[in-house]
Amino acid sequence: MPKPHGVFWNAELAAKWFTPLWFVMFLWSTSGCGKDIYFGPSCGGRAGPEPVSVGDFCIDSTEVSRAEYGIFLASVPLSSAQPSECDWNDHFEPQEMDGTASPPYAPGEAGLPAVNVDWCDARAYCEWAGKQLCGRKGGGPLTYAERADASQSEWFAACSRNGTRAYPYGDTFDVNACAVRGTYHAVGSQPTCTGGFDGIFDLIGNVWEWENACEGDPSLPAEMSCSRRGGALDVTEADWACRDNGDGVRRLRQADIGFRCCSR
Ligand SMILES: [Ca+2]
Repeated sequence: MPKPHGVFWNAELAAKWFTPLWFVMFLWSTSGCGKDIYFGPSCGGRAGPEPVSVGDFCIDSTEVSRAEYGIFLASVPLSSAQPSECDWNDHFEPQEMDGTASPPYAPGEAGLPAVNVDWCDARAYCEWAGKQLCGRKGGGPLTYAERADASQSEWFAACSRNGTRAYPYGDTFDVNACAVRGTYHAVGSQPTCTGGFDGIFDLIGNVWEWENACEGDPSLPAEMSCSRRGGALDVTEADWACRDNGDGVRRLRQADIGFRCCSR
């Protein structure tokens, strides 16, 4: 049976996601356990990873985890509340591109980054959390040309410590610092992958992160190209740096693309 337009989930599906496991993981994710984070005193937002103040804005300390995304899904968000560029997005459920629904994550995976979410899913999560998908300083979208400009891009400013570092952790590439090879890890769990400011994890590696910067034909918003930052486990570049970027169509869902949010 097709899903009713405007309401992406029914109570049965919501109940599937809002399990005691999600609740426990939500408490864990908001407790700071296992993390060494210095929280900004004035960051906005009401859910998701705890933000870090980096001067004139705040950025989530980690990628959004599967547990955190599950709390969003359990709130039964309405797809009808999206802006026009996301009119085509009729649900927020993580899915493979063939439409296969991702099953509820296994208990051991709740701390891993949320993936198989498209750009509009990420945007909607950040809005629900009282934040914004990272984009232009002061709010709104970036142009592609501004993505490596620390005076414009929130994500790049955070990663490069306001343009003063090539990598979050310094100027010399270290293949072992961040998860750019091997396997995905729980968000915020790799202490060597911090920076450009204290308490921010995995801006390089683990999973790609959607950014509020899209270009293309506005009459085909689902097919517009949108920015993703930071690389993942399968980047081929030997020295993936903060200035580098990738892209994908707005409707793209991949197992190596997640996101984090910014706030003020
Ligand atoms: Ca990342």
